[in-house]
Amino acid sequence: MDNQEIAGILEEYAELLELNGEDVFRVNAYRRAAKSLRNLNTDVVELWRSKRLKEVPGVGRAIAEKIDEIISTGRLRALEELRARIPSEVVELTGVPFVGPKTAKLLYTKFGVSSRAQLIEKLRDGSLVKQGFSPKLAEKILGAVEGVGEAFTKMLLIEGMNEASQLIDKIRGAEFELYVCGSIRRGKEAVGDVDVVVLSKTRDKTLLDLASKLRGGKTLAEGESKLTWVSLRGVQFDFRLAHPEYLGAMQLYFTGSKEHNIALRTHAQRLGFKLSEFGLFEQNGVRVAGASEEEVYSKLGLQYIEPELRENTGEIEAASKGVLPKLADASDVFGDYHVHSTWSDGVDTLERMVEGALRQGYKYVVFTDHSKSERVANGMSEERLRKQAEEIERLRSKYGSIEILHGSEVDILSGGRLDYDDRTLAQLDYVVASLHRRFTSDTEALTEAVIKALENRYVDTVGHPTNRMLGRRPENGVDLEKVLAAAKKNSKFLEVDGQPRRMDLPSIWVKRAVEEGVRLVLSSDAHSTAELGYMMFALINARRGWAAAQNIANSSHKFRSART
Ligand code: DGT
Ligand code: CA
Ligand code: CA
Ligand code: ZN
Repeated sequence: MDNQEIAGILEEYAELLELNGEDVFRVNAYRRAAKSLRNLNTDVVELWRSKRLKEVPGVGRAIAEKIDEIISTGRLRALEELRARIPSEVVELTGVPFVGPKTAKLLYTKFGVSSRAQLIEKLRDGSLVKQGFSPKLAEKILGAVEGVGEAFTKMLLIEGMNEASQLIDKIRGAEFELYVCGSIRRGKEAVGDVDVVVLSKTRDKTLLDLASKLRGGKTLAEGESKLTWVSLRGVQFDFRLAHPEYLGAMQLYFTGSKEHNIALRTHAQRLGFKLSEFGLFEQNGVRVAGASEEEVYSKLGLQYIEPELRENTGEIEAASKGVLPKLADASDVFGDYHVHSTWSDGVDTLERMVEGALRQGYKYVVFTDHSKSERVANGMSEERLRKQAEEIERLRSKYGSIEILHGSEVDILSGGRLDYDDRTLAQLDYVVASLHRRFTSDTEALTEAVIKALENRYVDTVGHPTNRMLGRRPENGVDLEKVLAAAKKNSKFLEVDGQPRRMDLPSIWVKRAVEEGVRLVLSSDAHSTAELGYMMFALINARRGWAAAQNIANSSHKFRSART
C-alpha cells in the first residue's frame, strides 16, 4: 500500500458518501485528507507504524481509523458497503455537468441510462425528452459537453494507466506475463478501456484461470483466449491470450490503432504475406514472424514503429523509406520549464520542489509561479516577485548541482497586454505567457492577443496554448496555425504542458510544429513534488507528434531560454 493508493480509496469513499447524500463537511474532510496524502513526502505506512498518522494535515481521529483499517486489512468495509448500494453507472453519470446525485439515480433507474456515452446518445436523438426528461436540462447538458472531447465518455490516460497497473500488480505471477496495449500504450490522452495481452508462461494456463484470479467486478465474456471484465469502478478490461511464437503479432494487433492495423495488413498483402494476430504468414500458411513486433516490422521491410506513432498518419510510408524520426525519450529530458511553488498555488515550497527536481535527475528547474491577475491562484505582485528572487538566490547558493531559474507564468490580458511590464519581465530568466481566461468570445481577437504576447522580446513561450481541460472544457478556439507562424517568426518555443487533463499542445499540433521546425518546450506544470512526474505526459504527447530530441528545448544539458 502506498500513499497514492490509500488516497485513491479515500477519494472514492468521499465520492460515494456524497452520492449517498452525506454531509458536505464530512465528504470534504475525506477529500482534503486524500489530497494531503497525495502530496505527502513521507510514507504513510511508516507514519502508521509509529502511530503518527494524525500528523498528516487533515487527518483526524475518524480518518486515522479508516487509514488504519485500510493498511491493516487491505480494505475499507464502509466503502464496500457503499459500493454495493450505489451502482457504478450512477457514479459515472454524476460527473456530467448539471447532473447531481438525484438526477443520476433517476437517469439510471427510471430512464435506463447506464453510461455517459448512452446519455449523450439519448439526449442527441431526443429519446430521453420523449420519455419525459426535462428538455431544458437536456439542452444545458448538451451545450456544456459540446467540444470537450472523448475524455468525457472515456477516461484520462492517467486513469487508464493507474487502473491497469493496480490490476496487473495483483495478478502478475508465475503463470502469466501481462502487457498493456490498446490506446493506453499509444499514449492517447483519453482511453476507452484497458487492453491487455496475456502471455501464458506455463502454456497450459488459459484466460479461464486468469478469470478465477479476478476479485470483485464482473465478467462480461469469458473464454480460453478472450476475456472481458469490468472492475468495481466500472473500468473495462479486454484480455487476449498469447503464446511465445505469436506474442509480438498479438501485441501489434491489440495495440492498434485499428487504422494502423488495417494499413499494415494491406501493406503485408502487397508483399504477398498475410498478417493476423497470430503472426505473419506466407501464402502456404508458414509463419515467418510473430514472436516480437520488431520481427514482424522487419520482415515487412519497415523500421520499428513506436506505439505512439501507430495512428496511420504516414508512419508506414516513412518506415518503409527508413525516415522515421528517433523519438525523444525520458533520457532526453534534462529539466523542467514550468513549475509552481507555495509562492502561488503550489503545495510545496521552492526548496522541496528543488529537491524533487533533483530526484528526477534534472540539471535545471524553472519556477513559473502565477502573475498578479491570477488572484484565485495567489498570483504575485511585483514586490513578492522580488522577494521570491531573493529566496531563489539563497537556494542557488545551497544547491550547486542544479540550475535554479526564476521565471513566471504571466497572464495574457485583453489585447495581448501582459500582466507585468517589460522592466519586470526583463529581470526574469524565463517567461511563459498563458491565456487563462477568455476575455472575449472573438477567437480572432484571442489569436491576436497570443501573437502579440509572443512578439514581446521577454516572452519565451505560450503556455498550454489551447487551454483545454479534457472532458470538461473545449479548446479556446485560438488559431494555432497563426500562433505557430508567430512562434516561428519570433524564434519562440511552443509549450507542451503535461498536466494529464491538459496534454496541451494537442499532438496533431506538435506534429505541425515539428514539420515547421518550431522548437517545443516540455513541462510538468507541477503544483507539487508528486506532479513533477507529469513530465511523462508532455513527453508522450510530444512523441505522438513525432518529436525527436532536437525538437525539444529540454534536451539541452544547460538551461536555455528562447532568447539564448
Ligand atoms: P479506445 O479503447 O477507444 O481508447 O481505443 P483502442 O484503440 O484501444 O481500441 P479498442 O479497445 O476498441 O481495441 C484495441 C485494439 O484492437 C485496437 O487499437 C486495434 C484492435 N482492433 C479492434 N477492432 C479492430 C478491427 O476491427 N480491426 C482491426 N484490424 N483491429 C482492431
Ligand atoms: Ca482500448
Ligand atoms: Ca478494448
Ligand atoms: Zn502553470
